[in-house]
Amino acid sequence: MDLPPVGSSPFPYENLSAYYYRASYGKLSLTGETFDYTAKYERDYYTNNPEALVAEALAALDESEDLSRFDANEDGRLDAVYIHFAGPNTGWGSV
Ligand SMILES: [Ca+2]
Repeated sequence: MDLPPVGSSPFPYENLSAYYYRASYGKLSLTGETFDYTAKYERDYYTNNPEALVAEALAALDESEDLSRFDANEDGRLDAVYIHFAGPNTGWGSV
C-alpha cells in the first residue's frame, strides 16, 4: 500500500491517515468519514469528563446520520470513533 497523499499541513500533521500509517509502520490504513460538531459548552466543561463530549457529539450525529454503516462486524456498536477537538493546543493528553 502506498502512503496516503500529503496534505497542506506540515509534517507530521499533514493528515490523520498518513500519521497512523507511519506510526504503525505501514500496518494501519485508516479511512472513514468526518463530521463537524460544535460542542454545547466551552472546552473547560469537558476537561474532567471528556466522555460527555463523546456522548453529546454521537447523540447529535445519530439524529442526522445512519451510524449502522460504521458497525462492520454488526455487533451493535460503532467500530471506532476519533474525536478531534479543534482549538488551541492545551498540552499533551488534554481535551
Ligand atoms: Ca461494531
